[in-house]
Amino acid sequence: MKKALITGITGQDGAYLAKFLLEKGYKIYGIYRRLSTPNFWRLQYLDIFEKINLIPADLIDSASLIEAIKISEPEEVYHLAAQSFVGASFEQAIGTGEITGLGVTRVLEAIRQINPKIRFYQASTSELYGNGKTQGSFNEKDLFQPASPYAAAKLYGYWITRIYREGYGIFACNGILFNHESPLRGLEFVTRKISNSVAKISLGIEKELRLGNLEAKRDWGYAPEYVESMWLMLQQKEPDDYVIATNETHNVKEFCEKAFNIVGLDYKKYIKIDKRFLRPFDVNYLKGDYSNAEEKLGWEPKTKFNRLVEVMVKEDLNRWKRWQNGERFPWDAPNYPGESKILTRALRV
Ligand code: NAP
Ligand code: G4F
Repeated sequence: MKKALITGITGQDGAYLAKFLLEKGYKIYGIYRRLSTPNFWRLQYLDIFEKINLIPADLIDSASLIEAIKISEPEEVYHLAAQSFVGASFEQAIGTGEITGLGVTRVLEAIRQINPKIRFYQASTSELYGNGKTQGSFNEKDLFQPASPYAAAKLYGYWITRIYREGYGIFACNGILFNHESPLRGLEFVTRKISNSVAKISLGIEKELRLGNLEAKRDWGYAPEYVESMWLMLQQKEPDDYVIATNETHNVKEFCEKAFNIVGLDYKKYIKIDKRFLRPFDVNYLKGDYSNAEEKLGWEPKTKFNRLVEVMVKEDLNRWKRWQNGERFPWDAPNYPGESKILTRALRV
C-alpha cells in the first residue's frame, strides 16, 4: 500500500486530495496544528476523518516536520499547508514569509535528510504572475511578477523546489494552480463569501454583501478536479512544473451577478463596496493556459464557471436551510470525534 503525507490536510485542497488518494488505495497521513478550536470539519464533511492518520506538526517547527516524515515513511509528500490568504499577507507579511516561504524549505530539508527518494509536490500559484498581462493566458514560461507578500513567499517556495530538484535530484514538482473553489472553500475567499452570503440573503438571514474590488478577473476552477493533477504530476517519469487552470476568466462582478441570479435576485441591490476589502496592491487579471498539462498529464478541467457558481450557491443554500430547521454543522459543534488515529508522541513511543 502506497503512503502519502499531506501538509494542510485540514484545508480545502488537503481534504479533497486525501479523499482522492484514499480512493486510489493510499494510506494517508496528514499533519495538523493545535488550534484552540479543532478544525476537522472538512474531513468530517467528506466522511474521511476516521480513515486518515493525523500527526501534530507545524511549518514553523522543523523538528515536528522531521518527525512527521519519520513516522509516516511516505513515498509522496503533498505540501499544501500555507498562510494562503492574499489579503492577510499584507497584514502579516513576516509570518507569511516564515510559513508560506520558509516552510517549503523545512519540508524539503526533512525529505533530503531522511529519504531523498520521496516525491514532493509544491502548491505553487497563479499569484506568481502578478499583473504581467491584461489579456491572453499565462503558461509555464511566463515571467513571475509577484504583487503581494503571499506571492513573494510563494515565489521563494517555487524556486527552492526547483533548487532541491536540480541540486539534490529530488523528484519535486510545482503545480502552478489557478484559483480553484468549492463548497469547502474558506469563507474569507471571495467566491465562498459570495455564495454563502447569497444563500443567507435569499433566506432572509442577512441583508447585504460587502466586497472590495469587483473588477478583478480570475480563472476559477473546481477544487476536486484540481487535486487529481497534483497526483498525476508525481506519477510521471520526470519531475516538472505545470499550469493547472480552465483558460477562462471572469470578474468578481460576474460571479456576483450569476450567484444572485440563481436565487432570483438582482446583485446590484445587495452589494456594498467596503474599503476594508481593498488590497494595497491587487492582481487584476489571471487566465491560465493548461495545454502543457493536458498534453503531458492528460488532465483537463470539466467544471467551468457557470456550473461552479451553481454548485457553490446550491450547497450553501442547502446548508442554511438545514440550519434554519435546527440542524447544526460540524463547525458549530467542533470536537475530536471517535475512532480517529491521532499519532501523538505518547502513542508513538
Ligand atoms: P487553505 O484551505 O487555506 O488550507 C491551508 C492549510 O494550511 C490548512 O490546513 C492550514 O491549517 C494549514 N496551515 C496553515 N499554516 C500552517 C502552519 N503554520 N503549520 C501547519 N499547517 C498550516 O488553502 P487551500 O485553498 O486548500 O490551498 C492549498 C495550498 O494551495 C496552499 O498552499 C495555497 O497557498 C495553494 N494554492 C491555493 C489555490 C486555491 O485557489 N485554492 C491556488 C493556488 C495555490 P489550519 O486548518 O490549522 O488553518
Ligand atoms: O478570493 P480571493 O481572496 O483569492 P486570491 O487573492 O485570488 O487568492 C486565491 O487564489 C490564489 C491563486 O491565484 C491562491 F494562490 C491563493 O492562496 C488564494 O487561494 O480574491 C480574489 C479577488 C481579488 O482580486 C480580491 O481583491 O477578489 C477580490 N475581492 C473583491 N472583494 C475580494 C473581495 N476578495 C476577498 N477575499 N474578499 C472580498 O471581499
